Amino acid sequence: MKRIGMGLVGPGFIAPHHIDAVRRLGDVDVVAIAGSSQASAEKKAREYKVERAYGDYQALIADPDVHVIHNTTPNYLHLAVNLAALKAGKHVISDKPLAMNSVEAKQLRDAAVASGVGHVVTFNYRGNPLVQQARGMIARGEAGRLSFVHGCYLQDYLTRPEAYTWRLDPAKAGPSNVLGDIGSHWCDLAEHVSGMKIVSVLAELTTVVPTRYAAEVSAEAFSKQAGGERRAVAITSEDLATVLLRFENGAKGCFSVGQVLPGHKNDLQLELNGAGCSLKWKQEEQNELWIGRHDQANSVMMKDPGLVSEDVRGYVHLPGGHQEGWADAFTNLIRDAYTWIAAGGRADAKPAMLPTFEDGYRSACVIDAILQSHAAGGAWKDVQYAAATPRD
Ligand code: SOE
Repeated sequence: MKRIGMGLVGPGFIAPHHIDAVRRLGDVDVVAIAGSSQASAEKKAREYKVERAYGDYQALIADPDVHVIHNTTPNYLHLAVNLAALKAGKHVISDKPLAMNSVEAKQLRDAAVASGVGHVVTFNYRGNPLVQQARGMIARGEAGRLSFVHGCYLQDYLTRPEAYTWRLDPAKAGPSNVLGDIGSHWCDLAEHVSGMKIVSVLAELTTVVPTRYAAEVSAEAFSKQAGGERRAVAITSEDLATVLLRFENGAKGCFSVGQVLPGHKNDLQLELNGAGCSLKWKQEEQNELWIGRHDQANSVMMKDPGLVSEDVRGYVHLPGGHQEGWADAFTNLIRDAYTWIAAGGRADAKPAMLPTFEDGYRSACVIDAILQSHAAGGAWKDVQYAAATPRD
């Protein structure tokens, strides 16, 4: 069996989950890690039991034993690292958001489409089997015509003013914090599950905590804040956003995202209301799908290979009642990515669930429209999106 070599650039919070997922596939070797210095790369390589360490991502990309690049760097490095990997003919699996804004994201989408290799963005919540169950029910018309798509993505890891990460620094994250970080997940999931594009938005952004006190060493999301000296930092990006949506079929929607909301840990919720039924999925109760009905009792579908539809069964790995979690859904996305890569990344071989640089660009266009709506004092803004030129 031909083995595939993986290399990871940017060993931060999400990196061990990429490595864990890849190692679960059985035919992929984690060949190398590249960090911001040789010393930091070697430290992480020892920690994750990876053989090779590079202090320069270009050297990792040039390694002939590395066929797939996982890019888990901060947002400001996504353009350079993803472009370099594509130009070297390597398949790319990039953390979200794809880039700092829709201009960079379009450049990456266009380069990826022209490259002929696999290109994936880790909108990992698509990997949940009951998300795919809901998507299939809607695609088969079982929910009827959709009129309303709504939800939220709420966290509390930035509640305290002492909490600070690079995601609050526009030079490293881009102009948005919470929308680019987790609003991108929600918007991608809403479009993916509903099968409809968001065409117009009306938004209000808020910076609930306008001054933060950052430790000298920037912490990763959810990590225990470092001790020691702190410096006051004026925050310009949002930590809370409320958004109204219009979809292409005339359906309406709304969502809220925030990271200063005590008690909400990773509380992504998506509900879709159709003429036939309502469907609601909550990430923190990810083994259940609520089905709301008008003319009969509501029900809750449990994650169970015997209950989900045929096309979803491959995303379920344990019997009903054996709970599957965040890492299992993440691995489902990584498994589909390597299925596509094993098929050479050909456009016609991509698994339907798998989010690509096209989806990363779509999400960036929606986020940019949201930022423009707020900047205009709260005016409806259309999502500006340019379709790809098909590869000849
Ligand atoms: C922090 O908000 C974070 O780690 C996001 O960056 C991830 O994309 C999300 O899955 C969990 O929360």
